[in-house]
Amino acid sequence: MDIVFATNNLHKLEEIGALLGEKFRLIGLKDLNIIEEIPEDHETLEENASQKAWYIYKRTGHDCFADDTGLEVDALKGAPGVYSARYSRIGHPTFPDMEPAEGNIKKLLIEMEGEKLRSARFRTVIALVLGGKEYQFEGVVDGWITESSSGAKGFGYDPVFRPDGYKITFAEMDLALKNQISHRAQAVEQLVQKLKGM
Ligand code: ITT
Repeated sequence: MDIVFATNNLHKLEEIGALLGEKFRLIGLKDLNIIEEIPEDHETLEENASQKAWYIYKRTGHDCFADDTGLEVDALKGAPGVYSARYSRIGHPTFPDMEPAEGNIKKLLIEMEGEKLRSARFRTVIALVLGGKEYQFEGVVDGWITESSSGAKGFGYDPVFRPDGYKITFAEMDLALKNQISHRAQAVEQLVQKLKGM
């Protein structure tokens, strides 16, 4: 079965490609010659995931899904949350010369300086548009914001997120291990069940 993944993020494409297995052929936006940024301008992960999936469905007519993910930090009252991608670009301090992920991590570590309560979670919402109907799936992984970056694998906030039950960050894990436990893997498992049932 062919399914389109409405994302501009190649790391997500790799993670979900590894999770879906051989029954599904994952089609990326590049394969469809879609190069523009997909709009995501709402205030919840649910609305953004939905907006991205419908945008590509209407643009291409293909069944498709989208993933919106946020890092929710308790000491920051749930921030950066839905604003995770552009965290270092809102308010102060900002780091215009850095790669977005590097700037985001730097800002997070500054905001968390001296903070003892470092609990956080990654939350992924996947919106699937199938035959003109929408379905949503959620995955959550609880963890801890480390005091400094470690690891070079993964992407985004992975170097500063240590999932509960592990002594290493997501960025120190092989993709196979991250994919056993991650927020995204949990949401994808439900997506696969839905697609298999069709
Ligand atoms: P698309 O919207 O095109 O899918 P994006 O990178 O904009 O790609 P999100 O809005 O969902 O995706 O990402 C929110 C932020 O969270 C962004 O900075 C990501 O790098 C980060 N992020 C998402 N999933 C992550 C993961 O599994 N590990 C670490 N950081 C992640």
